[in-house]
Amino acid sequence: MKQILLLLLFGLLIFDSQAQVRCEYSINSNWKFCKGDIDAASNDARWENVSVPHCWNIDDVMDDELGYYRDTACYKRDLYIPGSWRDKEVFLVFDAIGISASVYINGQLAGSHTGGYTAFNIPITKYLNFSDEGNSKNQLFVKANNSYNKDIPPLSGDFTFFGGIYRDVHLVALDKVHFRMDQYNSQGVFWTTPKVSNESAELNLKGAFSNSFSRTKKVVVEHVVMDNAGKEVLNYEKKRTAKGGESVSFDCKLKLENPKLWSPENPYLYRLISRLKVDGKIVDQIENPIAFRWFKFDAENGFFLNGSPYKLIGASRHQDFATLGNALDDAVHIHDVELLKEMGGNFLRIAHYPQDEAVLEACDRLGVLTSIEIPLVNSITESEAFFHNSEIMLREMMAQYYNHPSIIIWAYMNEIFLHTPYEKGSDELAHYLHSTNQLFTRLENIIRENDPYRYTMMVGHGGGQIYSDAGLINIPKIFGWNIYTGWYDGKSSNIGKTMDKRHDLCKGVPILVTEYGADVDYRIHNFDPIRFDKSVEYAIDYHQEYIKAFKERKFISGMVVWNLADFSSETRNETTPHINSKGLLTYDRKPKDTYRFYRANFGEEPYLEIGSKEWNFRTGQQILADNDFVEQPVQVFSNLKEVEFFQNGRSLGRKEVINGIATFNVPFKQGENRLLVKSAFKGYDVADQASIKFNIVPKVLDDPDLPFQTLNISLGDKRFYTDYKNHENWLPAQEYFPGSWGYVGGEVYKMKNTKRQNFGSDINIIDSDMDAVYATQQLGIDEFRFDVPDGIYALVLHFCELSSNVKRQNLIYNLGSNGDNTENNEERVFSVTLNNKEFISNLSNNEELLPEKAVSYKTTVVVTDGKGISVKFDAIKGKPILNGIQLRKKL
Ligand code: GCB
Ligand code: CA
Repeated sequence: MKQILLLLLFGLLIFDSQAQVRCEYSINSNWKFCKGDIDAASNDARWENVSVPHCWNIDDVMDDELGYYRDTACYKRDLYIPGSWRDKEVFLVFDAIGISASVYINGQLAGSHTGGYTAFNIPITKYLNFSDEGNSKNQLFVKANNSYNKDIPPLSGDFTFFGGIYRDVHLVALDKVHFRMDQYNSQGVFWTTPKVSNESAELNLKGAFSNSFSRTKKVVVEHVVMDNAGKEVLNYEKKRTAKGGESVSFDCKLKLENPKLWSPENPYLYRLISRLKVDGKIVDQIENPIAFRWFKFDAENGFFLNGSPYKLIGASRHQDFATLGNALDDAVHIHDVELLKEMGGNFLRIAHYPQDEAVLEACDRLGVLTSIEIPLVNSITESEAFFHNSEIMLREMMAQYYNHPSIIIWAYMNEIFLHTPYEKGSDELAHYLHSTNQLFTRLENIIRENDPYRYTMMVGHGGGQIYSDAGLINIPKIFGWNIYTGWYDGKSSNIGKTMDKRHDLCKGVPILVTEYGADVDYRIHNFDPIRFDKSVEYAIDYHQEYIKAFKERKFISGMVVWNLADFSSETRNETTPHINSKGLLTYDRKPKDTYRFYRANFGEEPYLEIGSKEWNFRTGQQILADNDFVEQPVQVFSNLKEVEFFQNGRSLGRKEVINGIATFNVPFKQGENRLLVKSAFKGYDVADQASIKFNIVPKVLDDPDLPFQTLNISLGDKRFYTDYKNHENWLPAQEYFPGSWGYVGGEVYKMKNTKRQNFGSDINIIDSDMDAVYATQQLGIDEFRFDVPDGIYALVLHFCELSSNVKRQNLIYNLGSNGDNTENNEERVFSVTLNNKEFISNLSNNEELLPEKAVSYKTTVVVTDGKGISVKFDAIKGKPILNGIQLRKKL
């Protein structure tokens, strides 16, 4: 009994000494929003009710018009301030606003901020009204602006510069003695662990507090470190005197014996509670995580964690999500880290800018090592204002994220020479290179001064020579390389050679692969994949090559996939316009096979999954007219030794899983195919299943055993395309042969001004989201035939004039293309006949066939006398075209 009482008492004491001290809460509700630069008082009817996180570019980045709103918009809200706060220091904390903001209280400018990815606070006490009874109403008005500014990074990038108050806003009321709030919105306490081993850990704490009374105050600074069970393991107390209006700094060195180490496998966190006491009363308190770990990068031997070699594997992440822009709730951020962890990732590159603190909290807690960077992307401006803003962003990032143990790398540059604004060999270029060197030396020094215990990193691209010429490679402690061998150029099987070259170039500087990836449009399949086809299959081959080369090379400390999830890049086109589709997950975080591949190779939990199982309705053509099946490969992803595959209850045999994959050739039957894969782990079954409806296209269209139903064909294409919205499969085109279907004459359309693209055009097709179908085309086609039996059919022809002189912005990532689409828009006129009858006359790219627009014609065809369907194209000017064709039996 006595023990229980003691325990209770002890519990109460602990509870009490850890109690809430600060008054802090979010003010995310009840905002009003209006686009434009308007007055707070204006009664503009356009003020709409919103809550934050809020993003104003959700729709306009996805539409067919180039560009999105990059200008000013306003937010306002009432603040109800209690009278008791008269004696407090009140702050507004904005976790981020894209891209710059001014904050007004009751009509007075209270503060402003530049930069879209870090937090800032604004002391507002002196602008507030207080009443003696109850709350007083105050007006908060925020002007935000996300327009281009040559002095604010990022200047450009393969991502969307969303506008809005897109992270939380907080109201904070502090005692007049509080941890410093005016150091780049840091917490006012910073910890470092200069030396950690299994036996002991040095822990240094420093920081500062402010006394905003006018009188001198005696203040006790106290730190308590607790283990994860809440047991105190270290404490420290010191008396300090602070004059009125003064800020006083403090630091101390502590030592912990037998620390429990933090690692991705065992992310053990300690808790640091820092307090200020005046007259025995706690007046301020903040909490921080602490972890003990040590790490090292070595140019020859890679990365080491807590003394052992450790291969970093993971992904980069952007902060946006389908239909939300960048206005995400914490839970969505956290779920991303969980998804990374689940696939076996132990590393997250937070790119290309600092992200929500929830991301870092999740990484600390789940055990994911991270690098974090400021958005110096593609190019710089040679101005002191640009340098200054870069420096402030760096200082803010470090101040705000300093106490997250998951961070091991501060980074500050990505591919800065992607867009050198001057000619090769020019004096201007030499000056520019020198300026970048100066800027980065300045930033590097700031990091080393403020945090000597973490690594610093810059990230280069291409062959890398220019980074070496500019003297950048020896500035940071490690160098990251974005490598796209087998994507933007070359063959993936040469990735090992590329890695060796970067290693040679960096002579003694440790390296990691900070980016690699291939676009995947999960709607596209190609069983004979080639570079840039965007197929699921190509990407799997690509990633396999990279992982193989990585495993063979000790000096590559880590591999970071670009990207964890698809993300918004407004200027991109191709099959997923406005989206960069290199994600392992879709924009709404559904797994692609590439994610499954990583999970199979690195995931810890027993794992087995049927690849592309979301492709649950498929089509394929018979090889032989009497086959009752169509064989297609199915990849099974697993980290188990071997798997057995069943189709409709029949075993197709067992296979060994090699590098996470076992491939089965499945003879798909007409109709439902129930797939089951099975394996065993420690005596229990691990299984997955999928149900796939298969529609066999007869080789000969009047096959009585397999009556013709429907065909959707993408001309100029070798890929399978699935339209999930309309529940339709599109097949690659084939040349006509008697009894069957196909095109007669013409050639596959190829873009003229590129070395890169193999699949039609890279334009954004207007008025359709079947860009893959419309962007490919048979040019100079004479005829399309279907040897179908007599009956009534629905026929649809799809056209898109791909040759366009509509001027487009030079696409940043359209490497290998000269960007301006100079294909001249020659006049094209042709007529289409249907079974020798007039169908579409004089179809002209000056009339209906407007460049870049999807145009289709649907009609009914009556087939008699065994004549089948013949669609003929007669050239009048230029060459006839056809992009897609669909036929469906009606009767
Ligand atoms: C890069 C960039 C990244 C792009 C990526 C791509 O090298 O660093 O921002 O999104 O390539 O997909 O092209
Ligand atoms: Ca096509």
